[in-house]
Amino acid sequence: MALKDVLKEKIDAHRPRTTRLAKEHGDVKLGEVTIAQAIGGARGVRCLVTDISYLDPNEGIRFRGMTIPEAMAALPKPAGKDYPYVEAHWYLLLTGDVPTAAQVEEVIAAFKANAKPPQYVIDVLRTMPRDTHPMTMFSTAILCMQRESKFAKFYADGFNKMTAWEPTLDDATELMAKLPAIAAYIYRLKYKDDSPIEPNLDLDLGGNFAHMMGIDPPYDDVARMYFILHSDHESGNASAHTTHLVGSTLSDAYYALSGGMNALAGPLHGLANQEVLRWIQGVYDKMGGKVPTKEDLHKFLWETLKSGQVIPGYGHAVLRKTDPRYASQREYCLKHLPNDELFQVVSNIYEIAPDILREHGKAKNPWPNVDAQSGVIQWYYGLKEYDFYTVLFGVGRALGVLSNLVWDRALGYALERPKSLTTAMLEEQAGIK
Ligand code: AMX
Repeated sequence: MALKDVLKEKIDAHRPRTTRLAKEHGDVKLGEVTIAQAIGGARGVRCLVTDISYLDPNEGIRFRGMTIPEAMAALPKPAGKDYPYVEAHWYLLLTGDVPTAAQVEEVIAAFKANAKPPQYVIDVLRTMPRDTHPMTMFSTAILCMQRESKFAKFYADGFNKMTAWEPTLDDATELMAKLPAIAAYIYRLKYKDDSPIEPNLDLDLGGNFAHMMGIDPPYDDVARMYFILHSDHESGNASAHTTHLVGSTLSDAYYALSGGMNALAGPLHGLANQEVLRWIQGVYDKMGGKVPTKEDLHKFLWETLKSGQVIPGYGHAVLRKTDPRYASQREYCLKHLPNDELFQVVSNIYEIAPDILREHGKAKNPWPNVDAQSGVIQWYYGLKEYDFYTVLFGVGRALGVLSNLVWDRALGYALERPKSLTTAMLEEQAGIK
């Protein structure tokens, strides 16, 4: 059965569950909201719904119920490769099913048919000043393709709530197909003197991305691993939530994803992976180029904290243990680059940072998140332009937020509109005279 038909069946089966919950059990309380939560970024407020992934504070992310190792083991892989097809993961996120080989082929074909970005995207990127941040270029490229939106045409031609997910799926597929080429072009434009590499459509998404970046295998497996690991982290993180919020106005996937990428570009979110490398380079500079010892790192970590900065790559809003996405990348490093100098530095930080953060006493989670490790692998394969790292995160994150957007439209999730209060109202509620 074709992906769209599988999805239709799943959506038809799911809709009555959502309708019943809202209509018959709408009064059931999911929790209370405190003043601390209203001021503190709605941390922990239970008011979003997604079935695509769930983040357990102690266990980490599950994609459609599967842990990272389970998903990596279950999803089909290209012949001779260690990591699954990104296309297979897309299928899993959308449908909840591990695809068969034929089902993966269907996604591969759909991505290939839509892989080439329109020439005007290349032209727009070329006219931007070369020192523009690659995330600005990435978000601009996505936004300027909005004229392609099938959903926007569908809305203009007469909106139908029951079928709105179909043009959303078309938009999501077309976007997902083009993002690797757009990202690779931004890289070649900015750092390789505008020397694009033509796609090789005999390759899968991960393989073709590595090829367009101009980096040899096993970087193709790194791309597959990286995109899958970064794909989804339930709904409340800033990039996922922004995409969902923008989409809730019935603006299309192009507007919504561009918004989500702008959220990802913040240093407390996706930009942290560039910050980790920048911070480590700062240690090297301070040491006059010498590899820092554990003692040097100890000193530098405390200096960072005492100057009021955060340790990039550590802490998390929900997680309360080492991020399994960190662990997964560490495992890759132990296999492929155990003696790499930068990996050793990052490992040394891992040995001392949690104790220092505990002693510092602020961060609720002293353990590393996904970003503490990801730059090391990119650096090792020659991708040293670390301000590009968030774009890689963005290609991966698009898998999750676009899958969510399809389901948002399928289940008719409403326009988001939480209520705000004034400070005086909070004071009154708190009994402050
Ligand atoms: N270093 C130093 N202080 C930290 C810290 C860290 N790594 N993580 C948290 N803290 C501090 C916070 O700044 C906050 O201080 P404040 O009370 O003075 O404002 C206090 O600890 C409590 O914060 P928290 O509840 O533990 O975290 P949070 O939910 O507010 O924020 C996060 C989560 C990730 C933004 C934060 O841990 C952080 O800034 N980490 C460093 C940046 C980073 O790695 N971001 C990437 C996150 C993953 C991703 O999205 N890519």
